[in-house]
Amino acid sequence: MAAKPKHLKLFILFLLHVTISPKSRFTDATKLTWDENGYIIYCPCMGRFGNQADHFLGSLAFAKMLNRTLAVPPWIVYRHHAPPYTNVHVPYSEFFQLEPLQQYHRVVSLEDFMEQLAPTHWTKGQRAAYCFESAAQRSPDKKSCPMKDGNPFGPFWDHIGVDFDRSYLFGGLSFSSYYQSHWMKKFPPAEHPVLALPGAPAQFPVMEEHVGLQQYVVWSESMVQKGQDHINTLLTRPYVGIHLRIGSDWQNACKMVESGEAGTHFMASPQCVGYDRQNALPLTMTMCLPELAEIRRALKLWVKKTDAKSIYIATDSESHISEIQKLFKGKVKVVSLQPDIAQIDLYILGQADHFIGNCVSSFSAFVKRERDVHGRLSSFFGMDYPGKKRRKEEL
Ligand SMILES: Nc1nc2c(ncn2[C@@H]2O[C@H](COP(=O)(O)OP(=O)(O)OP(=O)(O)O)[C@@H](O)[C@H]2O)c(=O)[nH]1
Ligand SMILES: *[C@@H]1O[C@H](CO)[C@@H](O)[C@H](O)[C@H]1NC(C)=O
Repeated sequence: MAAKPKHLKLFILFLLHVTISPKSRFTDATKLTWDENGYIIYCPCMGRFGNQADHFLGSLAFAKMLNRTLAVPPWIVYRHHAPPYTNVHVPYSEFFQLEPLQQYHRVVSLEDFMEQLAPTHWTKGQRAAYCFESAAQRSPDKKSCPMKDGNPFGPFWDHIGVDFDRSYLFGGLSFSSYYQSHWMKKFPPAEHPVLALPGAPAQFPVMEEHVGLQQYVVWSESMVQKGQDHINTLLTRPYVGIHLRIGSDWQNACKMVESGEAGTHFMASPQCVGYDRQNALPLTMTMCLPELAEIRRALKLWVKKTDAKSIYIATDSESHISEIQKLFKGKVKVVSLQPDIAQIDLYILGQADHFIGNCVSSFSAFVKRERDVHGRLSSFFGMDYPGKKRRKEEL
């Protein structure tokens, strides 16, 4: 058996390899092969988690449309109020599993792409940036993509370890499926193997046709464990989860609803008023910024309807926990964790027996999409039956 020692040697090398390098659990480093149909890489440079998640779904669809592998970027978390006081880049797989995404389309983590593929296939000196002509207008020579200008752009590409050597500009295109053949013709993978973009090739909010891609965004085992631990120790089912988006930045944003500047389609609002502008339901101030009276009203309704034994409050600022406790006179347990990691709130809200969200918030939208995938009911402040006219108007 001459082959045996060789196998043994390979096995030992493999063991060394898995113990030394902190690789993703799903892609064995040695197995990553270059995709001749090319790659898409982008910076999730707009907004915080909810915005980045909306953009992620659209980017996934765009990569599939061009039949390029998507290099899944880390999430950018802004920690400016607490250590380390800078942006933190959290690998996708820390919150979610990479594997389920493969059921929809080919993906690789951006970290693995840089570590294993870039050194031989996307080498220093040949890294091109791709951007809209309009974006290049901001650069001094008006011909370069401003890939690393400002925050979070610079820190992101520095974190990944990328400098750009030249730029390709485009115009008269969008990321929608209408332009598929335009993209293919303009940037064939043989000449343009890696499309590196300053932002997500997607719209905000997520397009209606991409909402269902949420099914491929599956929590990581460690997130499930942490989230489930909290649910088991703090809450009694059935429980109602609510998202209070009421902080000062939000109060400012909602002024645009009050003044009428915003219209019915404002940030994530298509999720509850409907995507079709012509037939969209009105967007009210109560939906954007529910007052305590509305929070009380909606909670009373849904706690009664679901016979809830506890309430979970996720909030960007105040929790109103004592007011809510008083409302139920101690008969319902009221919990607000205010976790350091916002995704813990998202997980717990996703698992609730009923969820009351904020229609305008993309943070709420993440929860709503996930619940829809699993057939769990959701409502919004100011709208108990999403997508439907008020009861009164129906009569
Ligand atoms: N832990 C926690 N954080 C929250 C909550 N609501 C908002 N945040 C924080 O505020 C951020 C809001 O930004 P997004 O996630 O993009 O969602 P959005 O509500 O559409 O807000 P904007 O992007 O500011 O328009 C979140 O990513 C969280 O970091 C909450 O209930 N719990
Ligand atoms: C898409 O890309 C994959 C991987 O490179 C390839 O095997 C497949 O044939 C491509 N499909 C089309 C329709 O070009």
